[in-house]
Amino acid sequence: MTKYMLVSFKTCPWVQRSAIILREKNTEFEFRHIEPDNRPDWFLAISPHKKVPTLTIDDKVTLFESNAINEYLDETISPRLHPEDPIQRAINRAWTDYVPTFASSVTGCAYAATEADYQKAIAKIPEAFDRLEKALEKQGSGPFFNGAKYSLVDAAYAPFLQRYLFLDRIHKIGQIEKYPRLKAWTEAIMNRPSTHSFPAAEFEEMYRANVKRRNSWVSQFVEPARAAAE
Ligand SMILES: N[C@@H](CCC(=O)N[C@@H](CS)C(=O)NCC(=O)O)C(=O)O
Repeated sequence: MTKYMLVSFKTCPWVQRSAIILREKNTEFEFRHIEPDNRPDWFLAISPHKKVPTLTIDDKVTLFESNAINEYLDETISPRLHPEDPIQRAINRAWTDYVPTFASSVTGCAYAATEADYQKAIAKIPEAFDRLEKALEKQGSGPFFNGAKYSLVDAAYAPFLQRYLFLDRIHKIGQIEKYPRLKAWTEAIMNRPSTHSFPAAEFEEMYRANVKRRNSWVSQFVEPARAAAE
């Protein structure tokens, strides 16, 4: 049996994207969490950009970059998540290529230092949401990006749609309601067990603690964790 080790920072969305694919394929893997501020030498030796995720296969070879990892997993472990049709596959890859732009539009507000910067970041969300809404209209009837069948595109967007919801609960953004297909897609993805590397409430708390620590403008709206308040 092939041995997989996925190296991670607990709240990294790019890691989450690869962990989702391993779970979708019912593949056992060692999930090794390291600290961003204390990356061990063994990790620096296997990660060319010093970033997570990395995926080590049979203690021999290490892959990096979540998209490359996911494409590899899809080529080597069934069930195939990419569509059979080459045109659909190209469309899926094109939308996966849009993830970094989408991600920075959606989570940019978490990093804004001032209210003005926060408002500027929020103003970028409708363009990203509108593009996805139109893509979903073209792709079919849901619940997933390609319709009934879950795909790599679903896994690629899941961590960022989830973070939008987290941010919306920290300080109301109120955008997703305007995009019915995107909203329904987000709900389907959140209900999919593979999305979650940790129990949902625990993970949200970890994310909120990160936002609080970041001391950005929105940090002031993160209420203390219930356990700490009691
Ligand atoms: N394009 C990369 C992005 C990975 C990435 O940015 N990971 C972050 C953690 S969420 C990281 O390792 N940052 C550390 C650094 O930039 O030094 C991928 O898709 O794998």
